[in-house]
Amino acid sequence: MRTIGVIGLGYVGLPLAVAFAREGVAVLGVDTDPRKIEAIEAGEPYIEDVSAADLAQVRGQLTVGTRYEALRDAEAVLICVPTPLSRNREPDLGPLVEAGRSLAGVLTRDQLVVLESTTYPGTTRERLAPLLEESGLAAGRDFQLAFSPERVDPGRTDHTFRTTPKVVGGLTDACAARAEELYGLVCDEIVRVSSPEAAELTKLLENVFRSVNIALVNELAMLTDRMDIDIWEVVDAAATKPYGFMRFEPGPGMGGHCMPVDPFYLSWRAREFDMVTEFIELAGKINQQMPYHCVAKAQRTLNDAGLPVKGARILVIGVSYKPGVGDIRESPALKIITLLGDLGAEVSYHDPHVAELGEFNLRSVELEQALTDADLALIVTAHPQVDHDEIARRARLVVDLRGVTRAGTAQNVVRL
Ligand code: SAJ
Repeated sequence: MRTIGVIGLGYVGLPLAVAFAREGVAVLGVDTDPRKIEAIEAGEPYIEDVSAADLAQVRGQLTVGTRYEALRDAEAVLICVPTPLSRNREPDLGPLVEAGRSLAGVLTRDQLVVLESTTYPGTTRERLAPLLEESGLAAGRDFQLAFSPERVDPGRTDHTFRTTPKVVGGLTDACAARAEELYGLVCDEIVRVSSPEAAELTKLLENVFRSVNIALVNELAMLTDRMDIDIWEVVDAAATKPYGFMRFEPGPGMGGHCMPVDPFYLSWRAREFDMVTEFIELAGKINQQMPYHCVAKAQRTLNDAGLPVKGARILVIGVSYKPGVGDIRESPALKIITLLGDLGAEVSYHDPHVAELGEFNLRSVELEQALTDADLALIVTAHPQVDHDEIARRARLVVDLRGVTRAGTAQNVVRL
C-alpha cells in the first residue's frame, strides 16, 4: 500500500488527506494542534469542506498525530501549513520554517516533498530546500522537491478537488514527474510547469487577478455613488458581453485567509527586484477602503431618514467573509461593525453560519424580532438561505452592499 504524509491539517491539508485516503493511500497526517488531532480521531470535522461522513469513510486509512517521526515511512510528504502576513503585512514563513526543520529531522532518501502553501516565487528553492538539506540529503538528487499550489475554494460545489486542474513545478524534471504521478491519483488533470517559481507565481497571479478586478468594480461603485448611476445595473449589462469581460461584483471589501494576504507576498518579493507592483498595492488600498465607504453610505441613509447613527439600532445581515461559509477571517463585516460601534450605533447581527462574534461579545439574533426592532438592516454578506426580499419588505430601512435586492423596487432600500 502506498503511504504519504500531510503536514498541516487545516482547510488545505485535511481535504487533501481525505482525497488521498479515499483512493486507498495510507495517509499520515501531522499537525502541531492537538485539538485538531483529537477532533479527527473523534470523527468531528472542523472545516466546512470535510464532513463527518468523509472522516468516517477514511477511518483507518488516515492516521493523525503531532509527531513527525511517523513520516519516515511515507514515500511523499505534502506541506500545507499557513503562510500568513506579519503584523506589518510582510510574509511570515514561521510555520513553514518550523515544518521544514522538523521534517529535515526525519527525511529519508528518495522521498518526495511538495509544498502547497501559497507563497512568493523562490520560497521552495531558496527557503525550503536548504532547510530540508539540514538532513544531509541533497534536494533534487537524494530526495525530490516540488511546489503545487492549493486551489481550495471554500464553499464551491461546481468544481471539486478532483476536477480542478493541479499545477506542479519541480526542482528538476524528475521531481516534477514524481509529483505529477502522485497527484494523478486524486486529480483528473495535472498541469506541469517548468519550475517551482512558475508554479508559485501561477497561484499568486490567480488571486492577484481577482483582487485587482474586485478593486476595479469597488472603485467604480464609489464613483457611481456620486454619479447617481446604479452600479449593479451596469455590471449586469456589461456581463452580457459574451467575450472579453469577466463579472466581478462590488461589495464591502475583500475577506478570507488568502485574497487579502497573497498579493502582499508578491509585492514584498518584487521589492527585492527593485520593483513596486502598483496594481497590487492600489487594489489592496481600494479594497481596504470599502468598509469605510459602506459605513458612510449607511450613515447617509439614516441621516436622510432623519436619524443620527449614534444610538441607531443597526442589524448586520451576514458577517462571514463570503456567502455560504462560516469563515470570518479578515471579513469586512468585522471592520464595519467596529466602525459603526465607534460612531455610537447599537449593532446586532444575524448569520446562520456564525453563532457568535466573541471579539464583539455578540451572538447571532433571530431575524423575526430583530427586523422589527432595527432602524436599519445592513446586508453585508448575502447567504443563500437568507430571504433578503423578506428583509426588504419587513425592515424600516435597508442598505444592501451585495446587490441581492436589485430585482425589487422597495423605496426603503438603498444599494451600494
Ligand atoms: N468578492 C467580491 N467580489 C467578487 C468576488 C469576491 O467582493 O466579485 C469578495 C468576497 O466576498 C470575499 C473575497 O472577495 O470577501 C474573496 O472571496 P473569493 O470567493 O474571491 O475567494 P476565496 O478567498 O474564498 O478563494 C480564493 C479563490 N481564488 C480564486 O478563485 C482565484 C480560491 O480558488 C483559492 O483557492 C483561494 O482564494 C485560496 O486559497 O487562495
